[in-house]
Amino acid sequence: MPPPQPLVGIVGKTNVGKSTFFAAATLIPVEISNRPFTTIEPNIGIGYVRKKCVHVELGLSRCDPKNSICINGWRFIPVKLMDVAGLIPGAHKGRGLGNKFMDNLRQADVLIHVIDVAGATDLEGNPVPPGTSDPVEEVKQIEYEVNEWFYRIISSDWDRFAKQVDTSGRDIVDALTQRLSGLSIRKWHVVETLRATGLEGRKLSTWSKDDLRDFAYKLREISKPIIIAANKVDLPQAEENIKKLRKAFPDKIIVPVSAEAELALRRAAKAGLIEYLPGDSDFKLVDESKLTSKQKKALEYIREHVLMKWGSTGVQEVINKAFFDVLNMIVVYPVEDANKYTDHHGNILPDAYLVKKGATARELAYMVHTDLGKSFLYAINAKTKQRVGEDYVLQDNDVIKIVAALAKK
Ligand SMILES: Nc1nc2c(ncn2[C@@H]2O[C@H](COP(=O)(O)OP(=O)(O)OP(=O)(O)O)[C@@H](O)[C@H]2O)c(=O)[nH]1
Ligand SMILES: [Mg+2]
Repeated sequence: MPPPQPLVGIVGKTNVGKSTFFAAATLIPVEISNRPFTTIEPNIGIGYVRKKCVHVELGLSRCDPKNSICINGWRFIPVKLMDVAGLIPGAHKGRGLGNKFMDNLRQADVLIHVIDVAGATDLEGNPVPPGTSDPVEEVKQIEYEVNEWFYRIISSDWDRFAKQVDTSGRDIVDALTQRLSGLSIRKWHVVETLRATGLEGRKLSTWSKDDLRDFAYKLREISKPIIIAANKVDLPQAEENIKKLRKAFPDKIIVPVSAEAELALRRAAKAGLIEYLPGDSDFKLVDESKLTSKQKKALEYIREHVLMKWGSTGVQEVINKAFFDVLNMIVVYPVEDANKYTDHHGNILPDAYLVKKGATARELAYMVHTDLGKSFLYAINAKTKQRVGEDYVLQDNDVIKIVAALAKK
């Protein structure tokens, strides 16, 4: 049984390019238009992280990917993306579409916050001349709305819950973890949040409203970290604003993005007009005679104003950074034959798994199959052919054979 695919939530102000980003990353056609609140129902699809495939490092000429894709030595590992309706300031008080629709993102592991870095839409999502709107304000306002979404969920029926935990003498961490499991909250999220807010050891019924708010905001930050996709860098006004943003938020990860450029390139590649892989810093024309002069001009514009200027369209970089930098994940390849790097059908390096840095061989076994985890004996590091124990901490690009007492069904 494959591990559950991590979920990335795409959030932001309305009319900034969330659906364009989603369409570019998944190639699923969704409604895109230059007006607020185009998206109402969430869109769900598969995007990919991109990583050099380990078959290249191992000197193999190919691999036979099953749970992922390998193109030109690049492994593309699937992740789930969800695009939801847009927020506006005051959403937590019900303005616009409110923030209840954010509940669709309860299971998200990480959030991509798409902003209009060209300043071409006001805080309500109405088109304005580029350079007019302030993206620093947008980042603050929307993050506040996302935090208030968490606060609303956590504070609902709080007093009764707090009293009940305090009188029953239940463990506070366990009680909070269980209560918040619907938000995909794990025990370590709660432990870290209590520590960071100084609320450790305090009886829940002594928490003030401000304490509860601090807890909710910190928990959001720890359990659903945000990476910023600074969109519309194809517009000249973006450059100044990127500098301004980086100065205002030195600790945030801010990636320059042109979702529209990525969408155009992915569609052109799909139509066979160009050679281009998501994340590439350039593309190649396949057959110039097939392009209309309008298409050629658009592609030239993208090359000059996006790829050459920013290094890539940024869409792939945002997804990669979300997993590798924000969530600190690595890639490992479980195999059944440690010499040939194959599964029992002879497929070479069929699966690539995204796992948290620090995960052990035993945890990988559980991800592959519960039975393998339960009856784990030892593992073999296929690169070194060495035996490792259950506590072996997996390294990036490890190829691992798991040996268990019970043969996998
Ligand atoms: N210049 C430029 N425009 C873009 C870019 N990405 C999206 N847009 C435009 O921004 C407008 C809004 O795009 P959507 O993807 O519908 O935005 P959204 O955030 O999903 O909007 P709602 O669903 O209404 O909240 C459209 O006119 C897009 O063509 C980009 O990278 N550059
Ligand atoms: Mg949309």
